[in-house]
Amino acid sequence: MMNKLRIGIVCHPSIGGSGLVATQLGIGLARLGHEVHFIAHKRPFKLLSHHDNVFFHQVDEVNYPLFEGPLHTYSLTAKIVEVVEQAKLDLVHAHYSIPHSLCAFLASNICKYSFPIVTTIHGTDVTIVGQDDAIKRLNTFSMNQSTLLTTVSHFQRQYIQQEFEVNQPINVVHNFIDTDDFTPKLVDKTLRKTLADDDEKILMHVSNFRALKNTQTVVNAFSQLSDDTKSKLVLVGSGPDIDKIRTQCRQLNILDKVTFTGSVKNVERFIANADCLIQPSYRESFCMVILEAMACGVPTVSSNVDGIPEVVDEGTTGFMFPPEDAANMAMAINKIFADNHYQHQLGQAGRTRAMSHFNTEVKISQYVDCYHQTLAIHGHSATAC
Ligand code: GMT
Repeated sequence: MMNKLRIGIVCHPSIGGSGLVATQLGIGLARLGHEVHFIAHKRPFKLLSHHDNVFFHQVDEVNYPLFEGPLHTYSLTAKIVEVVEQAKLDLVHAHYSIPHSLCAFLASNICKYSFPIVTTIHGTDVTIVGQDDAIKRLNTFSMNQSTLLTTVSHFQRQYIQQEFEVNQPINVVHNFIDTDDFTPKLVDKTLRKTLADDDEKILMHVSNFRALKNTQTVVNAFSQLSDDTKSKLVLVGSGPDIDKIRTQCRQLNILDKVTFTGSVKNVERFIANADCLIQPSYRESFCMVILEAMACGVPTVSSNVDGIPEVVDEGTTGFMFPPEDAANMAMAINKIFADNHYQHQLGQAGRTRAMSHFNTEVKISQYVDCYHQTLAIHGHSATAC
């Protein structure tokens, strides 16, 4: 009989790929009968309803006038210690190394018993934030102290091996998607009518509107679309660049063709109504939004950076170009918008690829294998619940 594990998952709860993957993983593990304890400073944005075997432990911030800000790493470490001891966790899985991996390491040294740590590197924790010299040292230390390391694409593994002095193997487990939640069945005429007229196509971009998402190229590509097909641009999400993008749309005189939805929690309802998704990011270890669009049967036009070529099947599910190549992106979108049958064919191929290559059950079982390896390395044998 399979050993049921008690697993702690530490993740960033705000809207973002790493928190989404951590939550999908935790829910999937709980469905298999494992006991899953989420530890975060608020409830992860996708952990909306009750699930059997899933527990949430809120990190209480420590505030005192003497301190400039909340002692987040202290309070997170303290909460990990408390949950590991009370729930008798077998292991802790840190999603996004900063600061989770180091906090888990500290907790493991403070706890009454040491426990193994799995760290999953998601992307910006090593490419952007992790590039600061001081943080890079902490990152390298906590990666090397983890019992087992994983990351979300082959690109990302190579990047870590080149940039960091990591002295242990890195397992690649691609991200995955629940194709029951992200499905073409979510096409909703009423919602669609709020975004475009019946004779218009919808070009959609979903992001946190940070510089690396390169949203100005989304607007440039949209403004270069041919007039042969009427279309609207729908920008889903919010973030620091949103006002700049609004200004760009005003200057290009296309503001009346652009909808800004703001932040949404049920992004799948929007994506399923798109005719094409555009993601021209400068960096992307994987790009969950592209996978979400594929699962919803929506063709994608994107940049060709980092891990994206591991997600997209060029010419079959979507098209990739250098990040600022708005002209070629516009040509690819024109081609998709001009032919309903072709659009459907690309979308169907995307859904098939999402189901076969990024299958939830397969990826969760890869993580379970990682956990058993971790326990073996740590010299533990998992205690049955
Ligand atoms: O891209 C972001 O701004 C969010 C970031 C995160 O940590 O949530 O996403 C990273 O992790 C996702 C899940 O593994 C990946 O799909 C994204 O590609 C990755 N972002 C980058 O590498 C820029």
